[in-house]
Amino acid sequence: MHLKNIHPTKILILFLITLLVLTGCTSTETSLSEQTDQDQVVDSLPETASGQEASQAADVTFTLITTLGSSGMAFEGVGGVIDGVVNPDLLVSPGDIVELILINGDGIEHDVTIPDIGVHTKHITKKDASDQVTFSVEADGVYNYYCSLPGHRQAGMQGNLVVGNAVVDQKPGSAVEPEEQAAAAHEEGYTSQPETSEAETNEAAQQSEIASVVRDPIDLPAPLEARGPENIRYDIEAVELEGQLADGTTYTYWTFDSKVPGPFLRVRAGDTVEIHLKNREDSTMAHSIDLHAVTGPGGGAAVTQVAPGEEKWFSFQALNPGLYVYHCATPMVAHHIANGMYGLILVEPEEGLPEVDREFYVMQGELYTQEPFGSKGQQQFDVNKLLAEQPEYFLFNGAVGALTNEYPMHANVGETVRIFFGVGGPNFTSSFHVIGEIFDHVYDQASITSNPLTDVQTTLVPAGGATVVDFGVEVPGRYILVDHALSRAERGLTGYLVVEGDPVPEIFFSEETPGGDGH
Ligand SMILES: [Cu+2]
Repeated sequence: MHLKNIHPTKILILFLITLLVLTGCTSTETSLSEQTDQDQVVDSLPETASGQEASQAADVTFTLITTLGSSGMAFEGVGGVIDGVVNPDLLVSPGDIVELILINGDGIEHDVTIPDIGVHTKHITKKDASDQVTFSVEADGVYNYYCSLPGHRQAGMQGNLVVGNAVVDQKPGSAVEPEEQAAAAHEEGYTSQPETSEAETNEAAQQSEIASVVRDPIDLPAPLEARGPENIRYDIEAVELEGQLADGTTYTYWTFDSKVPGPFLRVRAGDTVEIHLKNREDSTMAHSIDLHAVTGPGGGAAVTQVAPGEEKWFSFQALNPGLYVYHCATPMVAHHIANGMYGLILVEPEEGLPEVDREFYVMQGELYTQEPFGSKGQQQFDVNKLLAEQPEYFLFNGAVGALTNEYPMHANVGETVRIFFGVGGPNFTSSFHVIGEIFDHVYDQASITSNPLTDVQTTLVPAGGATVVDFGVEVPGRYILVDHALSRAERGLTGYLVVEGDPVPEIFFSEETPGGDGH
């Protein structure tokens, strides 16, 4: 700092601010004169109290408002020296009666907790709702405050309460080691849901039909007619719902339009596409949409962070033909994707794609649950496994058995088949393969303006990427869709393409009856 350029009164102000900080008097409602009698007040009040009476006697009041932006979630200071500061350090003196007010600024459920000193507000769920706690701390130290809702701390909602002369040696945003952060998240949120015994769950499952979130792979629009550019509007709803993950196993999915993957969007290069994202009233989280087909901020996510019960929209011109992934991009993004918030948008070139007899829509994703693969009952999300990239489930179209029991794909001998295949992820690249078939054409990385590769056995599809494969089915039988990292087939990742017709012995002949799933 070049002090010689600063006017003397500024130096005086700086000195006073420094003095305020050193004495821990950083509140919005505290003056130096109030500080002088704080010691008498402290002893006469319980160490932790809450409510109105205590607030009248507070030495220091901090107000934090919750915020949500494209870069994450945060607490923002309101008033005083913390005004406008993101995740501000809250500086107090030992023994100060501290009043902490939390205001909900984004309509998403939050709280603030300082577990080291047993301080927590209620969960506040509605926009403009607030809660407050009053407490005091005797010992110098740095105490982390954060939102205990799953994923919110990792999304950025944390800072420090600094008591006395303790030193914050890291920025609040990085004050916690990743393992510690994950462990804390595990303790604080994800295990807090009431444990349900297997017997109870089975009973409940029998009583009510559990919804299927599986998207039928034939649920996609037909190829577009030859036409010029148009304006297309899509209305999409973010829905959180309990769905069947496997036989006897359920999970609370987050979805676009109640299915995994979300709706298949089909437009033509040059179209102007209006995306309206509504977040259903009963959602617990904000949601958004980032379409990889969009040229613009965040692929749309920067302007579609939508609180429960609200709707936002934007429009974009589809400039580049291709098959693109879209997904929710609300922090923690990987959590929203894992829970089911992904889909595909096809931007057809002007001349369309070569005609085929059948088109299918398949997406791969992972799910991270506390209980191991195959456990029965309602499963809980596990943030530690997500951060460690150790999924319990690998899924086509959202559930175990989606494309084997629920919606196996069908074709007839002599037909041509196209699979629009994408990976929602969030983390794993797919070695996409159909056992017993060879892809005649692969639009590598879903580049449909490049000439396709021909005669491909297995094709790589990255997380957040897609491919288009075409092939003729010449021989009847059951063909199996897999990721050829085949351990994943043991965790749910298989699908059937059943081809019917008369045997074609000149292409395939055996005296055995086909059986088993092998190569
Ligand atoms: Cu979301």
